[in-house]
Amino acid sequence: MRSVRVPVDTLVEKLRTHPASAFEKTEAIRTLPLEMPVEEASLAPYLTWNRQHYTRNLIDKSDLYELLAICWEAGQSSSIHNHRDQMCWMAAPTGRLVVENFCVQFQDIAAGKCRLEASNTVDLTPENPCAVDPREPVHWVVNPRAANQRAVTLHFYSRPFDTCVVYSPEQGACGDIRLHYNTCTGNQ
Ligand code: CSS
Ligand code: FE2
Repeated sequence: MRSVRVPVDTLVEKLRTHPASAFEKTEAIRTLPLEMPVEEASLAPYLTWNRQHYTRNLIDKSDLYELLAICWEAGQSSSIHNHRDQMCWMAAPTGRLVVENFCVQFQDIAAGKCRLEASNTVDLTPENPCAVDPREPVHWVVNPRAANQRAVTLHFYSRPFDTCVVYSPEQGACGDIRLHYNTCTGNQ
């Protein structure tokens, strides 16, 4: 990772120069958080905290993509979920999180039934941004309680989506949920 971090506005300016084709493959956007790691202080306007649930804070949005800052208290995690077949890149300006991927062996969303098997895990840290593999798009993100620190992650979604499927492997159940922003401070 470059040692000099940039304000998030600089990253947004750069993001806006990318053509639609850059958002269709993992590679072009994957390197961006390494080339332009974000200064933690510049994220201050987007950070909100909730003891019950991680918060979703919109930084920038266009037809092509949305950029969110997600705030995780120690011990918070997402559901096991997909991204509605949209591309996703994640970076962690603050914190050390874990992404666990799942292999979907069967799903019938209309019937609310699924069978999932745990696949690999990936560390999501300042040194290691990651992309969701479109071939294995079901995952959850955990800010481990043992890390004992808040975490802030940046999520680049292309294109924007406002619903996703959540899964319970234990119950073999799945279903749609709506996604909401906790704050929309940024451009839309
Ligand atoms: N996809 C989740 C965050 S974990 S990758 C969300 O947007 O709420
Ligand atoms: Fe996600």
